[in-house]
Amino acid sequence: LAIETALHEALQTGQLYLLYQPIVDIASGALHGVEALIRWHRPDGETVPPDVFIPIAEQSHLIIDIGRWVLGQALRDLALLQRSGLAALKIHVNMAASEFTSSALPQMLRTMSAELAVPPSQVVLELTESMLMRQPEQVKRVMHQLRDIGFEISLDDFGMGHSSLAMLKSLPISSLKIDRSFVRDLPTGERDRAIAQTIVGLGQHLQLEVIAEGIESAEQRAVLADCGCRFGQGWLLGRPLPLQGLIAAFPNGR
Ligand code: G
Ligand code: G
Ligand code: MN
Ligand code: NA
Repeated sequence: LAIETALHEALQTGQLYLLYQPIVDIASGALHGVEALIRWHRPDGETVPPDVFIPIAEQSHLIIDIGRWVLGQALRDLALLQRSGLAALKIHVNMAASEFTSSALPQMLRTMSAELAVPPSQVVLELTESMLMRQPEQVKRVMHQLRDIGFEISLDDFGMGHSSLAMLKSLPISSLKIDRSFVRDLPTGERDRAIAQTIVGLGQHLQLEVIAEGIESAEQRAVLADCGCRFGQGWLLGRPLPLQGLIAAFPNGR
């Protein structure tokens, strides 16, 4: 409970902030988008990682407030990026299950994007397969509403869940993120290469963008390029950066 109180205060007093990790075209290195990653820097100097505080927030209403703050900040930053020569950039935002089952989400996002004059098509909501399991009908309804407005949806950590293929069949998804566990053992992991290649093929056939996560070496990047994987993300291609650092690192998107 102590951490919950501290987290509530963190939200009120501006201890939370977003970093942006580049998502690039693997072949050319051009910036395609960014993934917003939340950070918590406590006044005592300690940083608390999101895999610690997001699950705690998810056990209370706090996740709704945090999620709304993340979306608002990400969309304000997208508006700023558009004025900094990065007009076509997509911004990916990680969603928690309880945010996504809220029937208020589509309308809230519609209002936010209209007020900030950012096109919904540049806002990509990341979900994991496990989030789709809990209330599948409700999640599906929310997804369709979001897609009807023009927001995009990306399946995060693809390959780690339970019924990936059934989901691809019926859900309005526009991209897949190859989980970094399949990237880690490249280039030597023959099975990993086969899996990466298969996901890329699936993406091509279903007209989904494919983004490989966790690219740390030039060799991994080369194998993924060989597999026809168009987009990538990882330490090699770019660390998570504050907004101004991102703008400085990619003047005009290169
Ligand atoms: O950035 P890092 O690798 O520490 O992220 C750890 C986990 O926290 C990842 O699973 C990531 O998806 C999640 N995460 C990062 N930022 C957010 C956010 O803004 N909202 C939610 N719900 N999860 C986030
Ligand atoms: O669960 P999700 O895919 O949203 O997690 C994203 C997290 O992955 C980011 O918070 C970031 O800290 C982490 N990450 C990004 N690139 C790399 C990488 O190249 N290697 C590793 N190990 N982690 C990464
Ligand atoms: Mn993610
Ligand atoms: Na992921």
